[in-house]
Amino acid sequence: MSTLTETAEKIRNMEIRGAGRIARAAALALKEEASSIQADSLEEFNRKIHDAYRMLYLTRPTAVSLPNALRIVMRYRAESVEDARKQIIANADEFISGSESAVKKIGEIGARRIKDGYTVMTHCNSSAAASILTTAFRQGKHINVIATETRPRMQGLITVDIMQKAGIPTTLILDSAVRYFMKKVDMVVVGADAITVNGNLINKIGTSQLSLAAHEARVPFMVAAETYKFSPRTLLGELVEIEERDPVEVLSEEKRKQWPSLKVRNPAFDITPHRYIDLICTEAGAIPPEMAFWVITQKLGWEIEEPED
Ligand code: RI2
Repeated sequence: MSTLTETAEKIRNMEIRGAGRIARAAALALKEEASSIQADSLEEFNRKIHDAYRMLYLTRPTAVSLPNALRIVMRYRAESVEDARKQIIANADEFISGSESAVKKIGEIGARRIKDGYTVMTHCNSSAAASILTTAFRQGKHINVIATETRPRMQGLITVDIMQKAGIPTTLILDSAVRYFMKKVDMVVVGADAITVNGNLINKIGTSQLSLAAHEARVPFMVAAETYKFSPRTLLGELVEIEERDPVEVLSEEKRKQWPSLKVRNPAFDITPHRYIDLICTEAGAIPPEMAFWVITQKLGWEIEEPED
């Protein structure tokens, strides 16, 4: 299996997961593909690299970091195959290192909002959110983290592992226990798979429930998101597609055979309205959700035209 098909498969089956990691892995796969493509003409090269782009693009539909990363890497104007190769490799390297430093920068910016003694609730596993928590802790703030399990794939355990390795006091709770514990929480911090032009957040299923509970309890709700998590296509009026994964993640085949008419639904993400979000920490600064339009047009440099798939 080539690195390209292997990466595409790993993104599809979530061996590679987390919106930022998916984006970096896809950029790397495109770079490796560009380095190894055999082509007699620029046209042939363009066709082959576009096929690779399509394969990666179609792996998972929701996290906008994936198409954003791919389009950034594909921004080349070349006169020859070698020139095209070089530009794609440079674009991918720049994206990957920019993405890594963005996660670090978000950690520094977000940590300023975390006070000594805070209890912070988080959901699923987000590198950007984890960066805020570990940075605050390294600064000497005595924080406690409450991590949700995040059914069905239990990514909360990845968060628990990161927190425990960092030495941060951590409590694991059921997803359904969010409201029960919210009164002990000082801030909620979550990651993002996509942010729409009107500032709504698309993140792991259950995030919107957290936001409701936080809103009711007057607990600030902060999102950690690199600027490439903002969705340019929403500027064109499109909605973000919510991935619905295999029901087997929720209930085993065996159990489902017992109740043949039972319907099992497994949406992987939900939408948190912007009015429940206090702040979005990006590498370009901590902004209100209402500034999503600025990020898309100014920071991502997106022009209002139909981007090609
Ligand atoms: P970072 C994940 O999706 C979670 O929803 C998480 O909040 C988001 O990506 C962002 O993660 P999934 O790939 O980029 O587990 O901050 O479905 O790591």
